Parts: sequence; C-alpha cells; structure tokens
Amino acid sequence: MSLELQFEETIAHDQRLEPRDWVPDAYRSTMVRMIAQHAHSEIIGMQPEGNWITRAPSLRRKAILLAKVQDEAGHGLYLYSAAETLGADRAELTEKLVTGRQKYSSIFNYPTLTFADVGVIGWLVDGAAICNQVPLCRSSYGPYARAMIRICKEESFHQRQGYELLMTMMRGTEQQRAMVQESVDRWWWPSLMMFGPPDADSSHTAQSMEWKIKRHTNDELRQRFVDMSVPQADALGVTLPDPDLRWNAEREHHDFGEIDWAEFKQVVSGNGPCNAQRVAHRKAAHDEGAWVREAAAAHARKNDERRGSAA
Ligand code: FAQ
Repeated sequence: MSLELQFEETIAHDQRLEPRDWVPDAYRSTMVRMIAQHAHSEIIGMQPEGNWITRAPSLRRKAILLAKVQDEAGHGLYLYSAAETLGADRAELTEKLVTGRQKYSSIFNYPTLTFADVGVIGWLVDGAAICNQVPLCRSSYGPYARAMIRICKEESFHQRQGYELLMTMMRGTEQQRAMVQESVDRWWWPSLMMFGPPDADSSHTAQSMEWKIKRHTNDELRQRFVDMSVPQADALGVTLPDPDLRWNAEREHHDFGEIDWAEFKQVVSGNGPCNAQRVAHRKAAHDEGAWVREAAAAHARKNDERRGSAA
C-alpha cells in the first residue's frame, strides 16, 4: 500500500496517526500550527491570572490560583512535546511567538481588572476551552489527542474552581455581586471569540474536519458553549450581556447576538488591549531564563561525557 493510502486508511478507520507514520506535509504543518498556538496560549494564559497571585484575598484562594497557573505551565509543556514529535523545534516555536509570527488565543489579550476575573476566567474561559478541547481527545494525531485527555481533566477542575469562587462572591455583599456582573459583562463576548471565526470565514476548518483533526466546526462548538452557559448563568444569578439571547424552540438552541468580528480581527492581529504587554513579558521571561537552559545543557553534556568515559 502506498504511504498516502495508508494515511487515508488510518483516518477513515478512526485510528491514530503516530510520530513514525508518514503524513502529508500539509497535515504536519497544520498540526504544528495548531499545537504550537495551543501551547503558546497556555503559557501566555498564565499571565492574566498570575497578575492576582500576590493579591489573592486568602491563603486558600492563593493556593488554588497557584496550582491552576502551574497546571497551565504543565499543559504548555505537554503540548510543546507533542509538537516536537512532528519535528518542530521548541526554541524555534518560542522565537516565532515572541516575534509575532505565531498566534496564541485572542482571549489572553484582555486585562484582569478585579479578583472576580479569576472566577470568570475559570467559569467562562476554561469552560470554552473544555468545550473546544473535549472533542480534540479524539483528534487523529495520537500525541495531541492523548495530551488533551489529561489537559481536559485538569481544565474541568479549573472550571469548577472558577464557578465555586463566583458562587461564593454571589452569596457575599452587594458590592461583590456587582463585581461578578461587571466581570461577566467584560468576558462574555471575548469568550465566544475563542472558538475562532465564523465557519464561513474559517480557512482551516474544512480540511481539518476531513483529516479528523477537528471534530466540530467553530460555530457548532460556540453554540454548544452558549447553550451550556445560559443555565449556569441563571444558577449563579448573573445576566449574560446580550439582549438578543433567547431560547429558540424550533432550533432547540439559544439564539444570540452578533459577535464584534472587527474587534476579534484587531486582537488577533496584535492590537488588542494587552498584546504588546503579554509578548514583552514572555520575551523578558525567556531571556532571563537563558542561563537555566545553558546550565541544563552543560549538565547534560557532562553526564554524556561521564557515561562515555565510564564505557
Ligand atoms: N485567537 O481557520 P480557523 C486555553 C486563527 S487554551 C487567535 O478557524 P483553526 C486554556 C487561526 O489560528 C486556548 N487566533 O483556524 C487556558 C487561524 O490563523 P492562521 C487555545 C485565532 O485552527 C484557560 C485563523 O484565525 N485553545 O484557553 C483564534 O481551524 C485559562 C483562521 O481560523 C486552542 O488552541 C483565536 N481565538 O481553528 C489557559 C485549542 N481563532 O494560523 C489559561 C486548539 C482562530 O491561519 C487560562 N485549537 N484563530 O494564521 C483549535 O481548536 C483551533 O485552532 C481553533 C481555530 C478553534 C482555535
């Protein structure tokens, strides 16, 4: 069987492609693009919440937030490792991120202005991430699909901690309830943008669905997220900031208002409220960590030499 046929058969039979399997160049570059963008999102995504670690209101909240941000670093590591199995070089991916040649999720270019944002990020941003990522556990590329299983388990803890934090604030003072509502007002629409452009404008969806990398389109997942969030907002006692949001009995889904795609384009092209700050911070952290990478490489070299002379 030709290599190409083998590739197509693997996909047709819903089996996984593994690092040693032959894949077309376009499949490889799509996977590297998507995994790298996801890895960068996890690492840049540490910044908005990291902003609140030193100002968490209690030891318990601080411990939870520290653990969550640390998990995000872990997700970045699994994902960079998955990209390496496709032949990508991690240093090169980081270089592409800090020079603006590779994207990360639009959501992390918005500021975290109050502690309620920590709860809302858990509820809405991790909620949207789970909605998008659970189907990716069945993605056709084995190392990515397997990384996604563990990531989704951790994200589901993240989402619950956010919701529990918001529940606590909603049971608190009038001022705390107002903080939660104000935060929901800022994060709702950017969370819907996380799913990517509408299907009609999505350049990669059709091919990625054919290769079973993506299992649902951007609009399908966005709809699923809206339907999931409405009863959660009711239980919490907050209003989602969309006057057009209502149940459509015929479609058996919620209708919702028009997303501001001009804002999405601005944010994705580097002009969101925090893009410059996020990338500058990532670059500074990378530069300041150079000595650690050099030390680790020197240690590995010495170990190899020692093993060599012992042999
Ligand atoms: N932001 O043709 P499509 C997280 C780009 S992790 C920026 O629809 P595709 C965990 C897209 O790359 C969040 N760019 O593309 C966490 C493409 O650009 P290109 C990240 C976006 O790949 C929580 C162009 O637009 N999750 O949140 C965005 O088929 C809390 C055309 O788009 C993942 O990466 C966007 N929102 O579908 C961490 C999941 N949307 O390369 C910390 C894996 C689209 O042609 C705290 N990725 N673009 O120049 C995916 O599922 C897909 O890649 C999509 C985009 C759905 C994001």
